[in-house]
Amino acid sequence: MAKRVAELLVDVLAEAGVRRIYGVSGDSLNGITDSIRTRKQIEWVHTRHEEAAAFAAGAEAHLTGKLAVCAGSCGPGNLHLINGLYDCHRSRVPVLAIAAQIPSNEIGSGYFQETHPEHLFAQCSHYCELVSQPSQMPRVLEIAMQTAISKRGVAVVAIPGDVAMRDAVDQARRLHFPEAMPAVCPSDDELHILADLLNRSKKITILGGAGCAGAHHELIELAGKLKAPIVHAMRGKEFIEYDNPFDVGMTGLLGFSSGYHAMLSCEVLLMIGTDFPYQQFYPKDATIVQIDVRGEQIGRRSKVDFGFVGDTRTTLKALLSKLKQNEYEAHLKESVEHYRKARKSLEDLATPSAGDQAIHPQYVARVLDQLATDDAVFTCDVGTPTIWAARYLTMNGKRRIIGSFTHGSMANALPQAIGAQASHPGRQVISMSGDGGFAMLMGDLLTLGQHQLPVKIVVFRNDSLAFVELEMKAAGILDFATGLRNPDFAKIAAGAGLLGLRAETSDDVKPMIAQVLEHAGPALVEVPVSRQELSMPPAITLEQAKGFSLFMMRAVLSGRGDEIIDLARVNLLR
Ligand SMILES: Cc1cc2nc3c(=O)[nH]c(=O)nc-3n(C[C@H](O)[C@H](O)[C@H](O)COP(=O)(O)OP(=O)(O)OC[C@H]3O[C@@H](n4cnc5c(N)ncnc54)[C@H](O)[C@@H]3O)c2cc1C
Ligand SMILES: Cc1ncc(C[n+]2csc(CCOP(=O)(O)OP(=O)(O)O)c2C)c(N)n1
Ligand SMILES: [Mg+2]
Repeated sequence: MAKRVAELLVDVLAEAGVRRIYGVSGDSLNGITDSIRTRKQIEWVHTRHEEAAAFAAGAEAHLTGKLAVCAGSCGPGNLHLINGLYDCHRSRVPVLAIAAQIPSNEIGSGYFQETHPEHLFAQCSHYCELVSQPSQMPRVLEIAMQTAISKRGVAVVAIPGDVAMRDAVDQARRLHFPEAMPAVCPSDDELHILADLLNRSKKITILGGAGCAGAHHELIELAGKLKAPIVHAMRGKEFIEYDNPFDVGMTGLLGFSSGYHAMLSCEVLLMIGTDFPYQQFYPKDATIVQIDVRGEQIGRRSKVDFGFVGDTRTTLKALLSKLKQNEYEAHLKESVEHYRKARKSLEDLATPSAGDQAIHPQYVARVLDQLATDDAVFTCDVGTPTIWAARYLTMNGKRRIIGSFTHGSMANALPQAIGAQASHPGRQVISMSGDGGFAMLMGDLLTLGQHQLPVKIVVFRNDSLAFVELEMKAAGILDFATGLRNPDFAKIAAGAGLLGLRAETSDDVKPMIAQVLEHAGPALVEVPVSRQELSMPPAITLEQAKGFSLFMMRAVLSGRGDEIIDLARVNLLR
């Protein structure tokens, strides 16, 4: 008997190693979910919102580097995927979305639930095509998969429910090869130019990012030869920060003053595998060199004097033998010392509060860092949880951090934790959730019970959209539209079948986080934390405040305000 198109689709995915599909069912998807039902290799992970399904698939792809899949039914069903898919696409993780479509003979009639996925998903995918007849399968599916994998990002296959139910006509596969892993390297001439420049320079700073994954050894050797401090961009944290004597922290508004200064005080800035987006933080006078595997990334964020196309590991391996040992040590020493001080000052803020005073969120993050397992996966919501994750989580080469760092969408942490846990059942997965972000996709708390996913959730409850309040302050605007009247999250968690705890004082933080982490099933602890933890400079005058937002873009939130004052003097009183 001939296979149906839906069965062929599921078989091709299974053969390619796909083990689960995240989504919400619906009639146009029935052929596909029915085929999943009859096949053992692929699990249907039933989320409560398609956006959560897309975020979950993205987290799986981030952790495995392999294709992950989500699906939505026609019209509103797949429309709900969109924000999560934007996140996956912009984070360059390979995700295939199956967007079911209305009956093929109704397309163009304004039919019930009609949308045009080819248009809707165009901006958040490398490839988006409609399967309008069985003979297109499995070719369209295979092109979509290959595109998502090789271009790193999203591919969408839109398929009407009736086409999925028809007999497949061409069942031959095309992809009979393992994933291509090319070694991309600048030419010999280019390597000589680069080596020559570096050999002539004394004060070199490296800015590394996510593109340094898999090249830790080479990066450290490079920094040793160049005597260069290494600053990292947020997405590079998990790959760069650990076992790194050259580490001087992150730059950017949420970074460390040491990262900021190491970038501004160098003669040569060597950018490697990073797309750090904030132009204001790049040095104006230094010579800037950028290495990226994608040529189109070079020069996007700052003027670049030398651009090289290559993957980090191959390029550094080829470069290292051409480099002389830099004997100038002062730049590195000063930067590392600055980092030590900045680190110490941030550690001082991560302390328990006395009695029933508001709990510092830094302390919560610090305790979480101390108690989490060696190979924990952390997800952090956009908002202040991103700050606490950036500053207080210690990486070790095994731990991972996932956020919505490029797309910057709220409510990412819980659904990303779902994907991380579903794909890595043995690992501890911790969602650092904001109270705003958590409530936004709270329905997917139920997915933890439904699939018995033992995710641990820490809700940073500040009864506000605190990050936005911070932005308002920085812009000199009064807080408005940011207060949250919150429910008892611990009770909501308990109602959903989780262990639900609520800390009252700093004394509760450690034992409760420990209890949650040790609990066998899913668990949540809400911690009421102070609302405005990052103090602004106290001595800013009205006159100075006019330039405050401009200046803030150049400054680093040290957490105390003192660092900002220094920069404010420099920038505002000039
Ligand atoms: C609320 C909020 C605040 C934030 N504040 C900060 C902040 O203060 N500081 C900060 O750093 N970030 C911050 N971010 C994150 C920021 O928006 C960026 O996402 C992040 O800085 C980018 O990190 P990246 O350059 O490592 O990664 P990406 O943007 O992913 O760039 C990676 C680059 O590496 C290249 N690449 C990939 N693979 C390879 C390879 N094998 N070889 C060579 N090149 C390769 C890619 O082509 C790409 O150009 C914040 C995010 C949020 C949500
Ligand atoms: C979907 C979406 N809506 C709005 C925003 C703008 N925004 C950025 S951070 C933030 C506040 C997040 O609040 P919460 O989750 O409570 O974290 P907090 O900063 O309070 O710790 C908002 C509204 C966004 N990034 N994404
Ligand atoms: Mg909040």
